[in-house]
Amino acid sequence: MNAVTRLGGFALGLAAVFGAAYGIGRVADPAAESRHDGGAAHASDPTEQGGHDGAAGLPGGLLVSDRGYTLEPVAAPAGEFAFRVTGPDGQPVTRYDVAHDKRMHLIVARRDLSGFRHVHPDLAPDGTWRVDTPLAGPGQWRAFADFTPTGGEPLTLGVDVTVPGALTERPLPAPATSTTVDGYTVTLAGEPQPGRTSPLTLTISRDGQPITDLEPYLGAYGHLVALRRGDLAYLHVHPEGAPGDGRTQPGPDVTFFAEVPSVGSYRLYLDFRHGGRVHTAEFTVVAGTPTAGAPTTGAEPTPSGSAPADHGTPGHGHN
Ligand SMILES: [Cu+2]
Repeated sequence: MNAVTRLGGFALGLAAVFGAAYGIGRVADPAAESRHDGGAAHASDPTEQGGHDGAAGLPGGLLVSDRGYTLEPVAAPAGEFAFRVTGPDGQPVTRYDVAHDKRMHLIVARRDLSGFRHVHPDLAPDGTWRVDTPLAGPGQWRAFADFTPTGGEPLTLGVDVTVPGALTERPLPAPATSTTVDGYTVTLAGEPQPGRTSPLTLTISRDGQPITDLEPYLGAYGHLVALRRGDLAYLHVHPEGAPGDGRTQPGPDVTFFAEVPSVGSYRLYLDFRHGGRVHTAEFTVVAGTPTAGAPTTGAEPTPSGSAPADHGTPGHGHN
């Protein structure tokens, strides 16, 4: 199944299942672009919320170059991260549509899924985006640019960035349904199901009291990004309902409809705003087939062992 699943009622555009595991070095190769522009159906409604699928039904963020657009980090002074996006004509893109209040959403995480940040760079007239670096320490980072070039489709491009220094790999925290951040307790109800849309409800409280006055952040009461362990496939989902729509309450529950592309472990990052600050709650979840022979014990599959081989092979190879 490599067609994009349209979820009209929920206005999501997540990619469907794909059957090929991607190696890091491979997706970092801009030349890979030409092998993946098969013109697959794409949920291209620019008003649609949701993650932006890569070419050929891939989840977002796996490609550094897609549909003629290429993400290019550029040299920057210490303390700054800078990049640009070149377009089909090879020139830096300078015109972007606003989506969720911003023309560019930059998400970073280390390859071990720690260090998640979601920031909004500033655009210079020459097409260079600059931001105080969100890369908080040494390691191998993945940077995702989530944007819509004016006249083009929404895209999420990803690139590896190395920050030199001694790296201490952080083990992925065990799956849990409750976490704390900045004094808030966030609980998670629901389990992601590979290839199927399922609700995830996050409930926010503090000192035992439900939070009922969440503040809109980028046009929503919450933003949820999911990264898949092993290749950091990127899913950006948005809650059902929006502030001011007359039916969506400002907490304590924020419900998302998400579809993960495969079995495996995912790290969820919930951004919510309260007390004038944005907080990020993180969860590890395991999407699996809870049947005999496919235990989901919480033990982490190795990247090579997590290929979704039993989920069928879509009709395109990657050789
Ligand atoms: Cu953003």
